[in-house]
Amino acid sequence: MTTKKSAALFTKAKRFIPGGVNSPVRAFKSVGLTPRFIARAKGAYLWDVDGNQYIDYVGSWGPMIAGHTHKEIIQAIQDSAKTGTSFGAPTELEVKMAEIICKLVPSIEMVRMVNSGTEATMSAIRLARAYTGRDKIIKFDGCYHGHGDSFLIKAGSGAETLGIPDSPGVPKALANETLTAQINNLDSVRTLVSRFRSQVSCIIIEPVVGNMGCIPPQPGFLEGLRSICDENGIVFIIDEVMTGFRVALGGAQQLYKVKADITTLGKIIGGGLPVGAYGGKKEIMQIVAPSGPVYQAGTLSGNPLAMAAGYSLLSHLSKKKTIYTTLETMSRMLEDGIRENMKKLGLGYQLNRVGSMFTLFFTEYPVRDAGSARMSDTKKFAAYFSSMLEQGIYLPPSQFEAAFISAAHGEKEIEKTIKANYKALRAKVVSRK
Ligand code: HOZ
Repeated sequence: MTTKKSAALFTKAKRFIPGGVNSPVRAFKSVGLTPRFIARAKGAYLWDVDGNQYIDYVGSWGPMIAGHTHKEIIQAIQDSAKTGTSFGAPTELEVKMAEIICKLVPSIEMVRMVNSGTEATMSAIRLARAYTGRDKIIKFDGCYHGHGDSFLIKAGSGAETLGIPDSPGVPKALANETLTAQINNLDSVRTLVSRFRSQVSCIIIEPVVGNMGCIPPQPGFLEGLRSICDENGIVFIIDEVMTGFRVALGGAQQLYKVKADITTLGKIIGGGLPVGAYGGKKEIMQIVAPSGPVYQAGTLSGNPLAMAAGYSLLSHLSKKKTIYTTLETMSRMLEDGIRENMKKLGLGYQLNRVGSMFTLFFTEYPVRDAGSARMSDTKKFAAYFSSMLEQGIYLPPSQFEAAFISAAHGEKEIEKTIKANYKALRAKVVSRK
């Protein structure tokens, strides 16, 4: 596989862009390789600038649930572009978008569109702080909620990949307002809540962690958080930037039968265009400006192109509900194949999966929280990643990111991936105990 053009572009990119990329994990730093510069995509496939073809398991980190360059979505974007790309004024599409989100996620009674998941989570905690009159927030070790100052503490994802526990530049005073609990450990939350009684405004969580690799919630954990919030007047924020419309049409809240006070959304609701949203109980959302005093604004919020793409994708998902059973069938086939490979090779690595999100962790111990995820052998992961890439399988370039399957992945793609997985796992460096 030649990668000359990608390598040349990376060298040039590093002159003008910090680290040569616009988002750290893309740099392939933790896997010690040169990132592939992508030229185009279709369905389950990506092609790089050197003409190499890959089966894509990144899917733009989630939004490509229907596959790349989906006909209906592209048409919606093209039609919308002809009528104008930004007005800085309200449009009918924003109303339709808000309506469909409220319909599909019942805990959302009102919603505000923003431009990214980071904006959504930053706005959501400001709102929770204003609503409760309290300053502290509780997040979980390994959960990533975008790069807002309050969240860059034990933040998983890129920070974990690069081994940066907390980012410089976050004011100490603000960092002190962020308390960190352990995922799947209600006692760690109770301890913080009782210690900082009446100071905690919200608990924010990725209901299925995607940014530490895929870590599902243990039975009763999300329900337990809901009860702690109810008992202590704490706002429960469920960050569904990755899980929303992904693990079920109604997101993780539908799958685990739990309701948020505020939900944050991103990625998928833009159908591949930059977007985010936060929404929840009317009583809380009504204090957002201009109906209330909590300020938050944006010229490109509710951008017509992003609304057109997102509305088209959400309509497609709600019309074609079988998409989730197809995703489950394909994801299970992949899971079974990888487990079978590990059995044949006598390997006991951990495969975590929730619907079409999954991670193969290079550790023999169950991965239930950030601590156990960190037990993974990242060198083995890097060797595995490299072998898969060479065989045309494009996985997230980090042990601490979830992989995604799209509705465009069929038996042919899954079978090829299982074969490549066997070859990669059999390689000396990956299989060595
Ligand atoms: N860490 C981000 C997803 N969890 C990566 C985003 C990107 O590089 O595009």
